[in-house]
Amino acid sequence: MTDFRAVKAALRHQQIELPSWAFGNSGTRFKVFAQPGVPRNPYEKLADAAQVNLFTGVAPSVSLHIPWDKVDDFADLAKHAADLGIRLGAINSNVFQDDDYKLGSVTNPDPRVRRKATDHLLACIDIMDATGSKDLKLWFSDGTNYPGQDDIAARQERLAVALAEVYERLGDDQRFLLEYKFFEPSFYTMDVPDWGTAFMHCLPLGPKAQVVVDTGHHAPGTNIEFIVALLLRAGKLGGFDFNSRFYADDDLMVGAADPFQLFRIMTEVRTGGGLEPALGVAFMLDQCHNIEPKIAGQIRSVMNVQEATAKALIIDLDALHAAQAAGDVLGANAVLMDAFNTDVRPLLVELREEMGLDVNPMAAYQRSGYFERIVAERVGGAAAGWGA
Ligand code: PSV
Ligand code: MN
Repeated sequence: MTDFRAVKAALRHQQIELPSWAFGNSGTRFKVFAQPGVPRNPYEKLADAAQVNLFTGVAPSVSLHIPWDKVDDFADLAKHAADLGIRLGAINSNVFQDDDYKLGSVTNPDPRVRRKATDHLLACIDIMDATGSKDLKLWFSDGTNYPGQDDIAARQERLAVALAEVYERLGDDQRFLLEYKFFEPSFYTMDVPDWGTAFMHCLPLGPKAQVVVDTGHHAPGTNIEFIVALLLRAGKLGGFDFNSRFYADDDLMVGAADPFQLFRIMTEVRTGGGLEPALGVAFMLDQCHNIEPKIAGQIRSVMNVQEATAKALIIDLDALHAAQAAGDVLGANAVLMDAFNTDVRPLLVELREEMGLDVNPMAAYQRSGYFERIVAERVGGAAAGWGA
């Protein structure tokens, strides 16, 4: 029997972190379509993110990307966040947008470039100290395009050296989350292409090194929930970068392309204990809203994660385990599908009423007039953007 009070309690505790870059202009290499009212600086990005939290009630933190979100005074930015009722979350390092990094950052054959890249990662931890952020997200575009271009094993060694230095610098309550991606921008080898490579690098370093699963970073057909189950079992699932993909790293709204996959992932998270706040699994979004409005796009994404989580939480685990133990293949599958096919929106309406929220976050945001206000106010200045 499903305990709906427990389901709602778990949903209240799940916090979904928003990416600052989702509020800036973004696009493809073909065209960035500018949108009206887009933030001009990190302070305005936080103001927009606070709206998402205001209406959903479960998105109280924002990931920053450095140097995109570089400000003179990070403590002041953290105070601004607090004034808006939110906080600064993970710090994302960026060692992929400098000419020096053409042949790699921490795995570059040139020791000068490796030093520069590692120094950036250490500087990100300085920022974490100022913002109170607990997580450093590491993603490396490093890799090669051609067989023979560089020594694959030597690059792994350089990576291990850099990660060890970063690990050493972490404070007691800080950790790094190592992100993998199977291709792009490197096409022959990526230095961290998959969860196994990330796991291998994290394992010897210790508990403050964990893996982050970006749902868009796998080959088509990859069973992501299997990876999630394994990482959770090993205590190495640091968190998610949620987004949807149809083809490659599309960065579309989470749950838009394949809500069933998102449900399967959240099912493994639930059964593996990953919804317990103590486990520290970070539920982050890593998305771009190229053609849809950005704040509304984030609200939709948060609601999609919530719906998938709710469906995972209403699975009748007693019935599932009984069917599994009895070898009842169809019965076990039916328990899962019953949960997936349940309309959880009435449950979420109840939850929002109990949380003092409008039952329809999207409609409430659209009624609020915030969008019209920023369009009128944010005139002049340079709009923020992915890569800006
Ligand atoms: C790389 O594709 C990535 O997923 C990393 O998380 C970056 O920090 C982010 O995208 C930038 O959008
Ligand atoms: Mn990512």
